Amino acid sequence: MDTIAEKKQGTAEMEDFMPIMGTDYVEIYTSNARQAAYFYQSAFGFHPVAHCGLETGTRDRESYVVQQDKIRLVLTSPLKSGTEIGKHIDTHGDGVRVIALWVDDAAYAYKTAIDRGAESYMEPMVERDEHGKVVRSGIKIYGDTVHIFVERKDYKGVFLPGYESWDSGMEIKPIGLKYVDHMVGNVELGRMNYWVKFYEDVLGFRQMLSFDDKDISTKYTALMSKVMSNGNGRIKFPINEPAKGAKKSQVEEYLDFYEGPGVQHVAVATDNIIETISELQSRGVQFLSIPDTYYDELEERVGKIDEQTDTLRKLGILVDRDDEGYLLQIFSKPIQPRPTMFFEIIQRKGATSFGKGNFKALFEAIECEQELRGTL
Ligand code: TYF
Ligand code: FE
Repeated sequence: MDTIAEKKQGTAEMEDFMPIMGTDYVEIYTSNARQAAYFYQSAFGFHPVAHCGLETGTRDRESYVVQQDKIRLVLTSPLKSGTEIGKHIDTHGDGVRVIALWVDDAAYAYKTAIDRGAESYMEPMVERDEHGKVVRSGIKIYGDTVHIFVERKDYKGVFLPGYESWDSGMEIKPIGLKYVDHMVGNVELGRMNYWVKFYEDVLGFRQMLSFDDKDISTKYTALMSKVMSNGNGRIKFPINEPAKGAKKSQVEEYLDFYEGPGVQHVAVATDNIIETISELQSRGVQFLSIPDTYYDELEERVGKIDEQTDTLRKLGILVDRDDEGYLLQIFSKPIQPRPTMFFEIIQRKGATSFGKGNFKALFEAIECEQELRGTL
């Protein structure tokens, strides 16, 4: 263990032993991928891209791929009982199974990760069709979540071999979503540092930031969080663990309902959060509501910004400032029956942080929801 850590530190400044270009796709296991695909097209403005299922010769599952700029989601349902997908849905409800990482060499990424202590999910596998070749491999992370390494430099198809291009016939109105800014994992009490070390040792990530229960405890909730980032800085994975507050931490609520660790939120970036949120709200997507007093104190806290306070107040958008600039962010309510995964929409105007100045208002809004659910 020590030798791995030392070796890593000795070379960390010189080379990135695990170059990752970005997030390739996020796969959600859901009991009705057809209807989920409709939701992501109609409400979130994703374009239909590809499909696999009975019509394409896949007998055990159906998947729909939707995309908006760099964000690609895969929505997957089982076509029979007893599958790994069905078991995942039975245990966790709808949730993220795969965070796929785009690499140049999936066999190298796999071997490196395994040598450095990762547990295998999928040995390197070559898939081909008339559009070329894709290599994928995978490792396990927290809970039942996995990383799949995707090498697609020799591929020209729409998504992966086995998929056909798919046009739903819907008229899509995109809402300006650009890329995945960060994806947060909730892990059990006492396990945050284990996963921090895992991302350092196995994937060459580094810790950008850390929040403890003093930064982010309200009257009831407490949690700790460390933000991990990869070599090129494009991938950011905060890891949360619950801390003891007066009542049940939102992370504990997640762990109870998801029945284990998993992805808590996917933060997606936009260049115009006011337009994006106006559209999402008009399409019925629900966000946490923020008390009016937050906006009365806003300018005093963050200083001059380009947006009108009243517009932000009407939409419920939060603002925070750091040394480098400011950011605007907003959090959806859970997007499935269990109070587990949600989306964050974020616009960065220079800021590279995560909205620490909003934690209090945000967590009080979450507690309000927990109260309604009777889970506090
Ligand atoms: O990703 C973040 O750190 C922010 C804030 O349970 C946050 O979006 C942190 C923890 C949490 C919800 C949001
Ligand atoms: Fe976030």
